[in-house]
Amino acid sequence: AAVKVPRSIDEVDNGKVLGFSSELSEDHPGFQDSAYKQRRMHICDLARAHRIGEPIPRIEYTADEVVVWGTVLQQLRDLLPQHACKEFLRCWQLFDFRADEVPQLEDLSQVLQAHTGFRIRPVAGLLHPRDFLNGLAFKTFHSTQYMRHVSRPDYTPEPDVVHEVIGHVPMLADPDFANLVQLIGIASLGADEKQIWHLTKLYWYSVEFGVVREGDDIKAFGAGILSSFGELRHMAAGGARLEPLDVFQPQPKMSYKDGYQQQYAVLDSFAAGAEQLKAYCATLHHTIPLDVRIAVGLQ
Ligand code: H2B
Ligand code: FE
Repeated sequence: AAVKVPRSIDEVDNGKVLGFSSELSEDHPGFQDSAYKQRRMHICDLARAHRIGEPIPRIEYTADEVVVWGTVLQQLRDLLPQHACKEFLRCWQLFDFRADEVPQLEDLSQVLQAHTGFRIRPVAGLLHPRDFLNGLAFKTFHSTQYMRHVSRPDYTPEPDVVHEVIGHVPMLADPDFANLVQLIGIASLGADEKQIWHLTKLYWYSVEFGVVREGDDIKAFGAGILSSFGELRHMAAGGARLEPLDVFQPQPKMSYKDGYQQQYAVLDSFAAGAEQLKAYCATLHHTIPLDVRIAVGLQ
């Protein structure tokens, strides 16, 4: 069957959520906590009901949830100045995060729109890869809004609001990075299953676990590194192999659960990464309809 190419963000479905969302698996830290599951269900229902153009509902986070956020924020504050890339540190200042208040997606979305045109759309959990990637083409970042479980502030098996807000949001305020991310999204429009899988891995090895050269140093820009105390220390200690990112090559298998990453992809700059992605887009044989090309600003 022909792949449907969305013509605007309204045609990207935010409802196909994989795993977790309602039923947590046995090894999830919140598996035995029925109050936690109910809380998540409530926040997930809000995400499902959200419509493009409406403000994102504000969540009144509980005292436990605020403690989790504050704990992670305090821990990371000690490591980020030394190990995050300069773009992250510059954009971080736009947000003024406080340990006693979980940021609201609506406020973050406003800041992003002013700086790069990216917007946030709430989603109930791990979104289907095609829809997630298609959203990026329309400068839309699908973000979860629920909090990881209070028993494990340092760990989440899935995206949660801490990961999105610390790992992804500041980077999306940088124009070169935002452009790179949008290009991954554009490559996904009309892509076949094999290409979607390739792009999922490219996303993983850049947006989630990418590092960038700054002189003789290696700094983190991947959200999976920036939002994890353990992963940041792992990177700083040289715990993973560094391989230059080559978007044309098959990428290694992704590992989600077995500890820290064994490999990070290295970029020389976000602009250089974007050039590679443009070249990759040009090799894709699917055709993106003219009105969609115009809508996403593709020449
Ligand atoms: N969904 C959500 N909510 N957040 C993500 O970071 C995410 C996703 N990443 N769906 C996607 C899949 C990624 O793993 C690739 C593009 O499939
Ligand atoms: Fe992520």
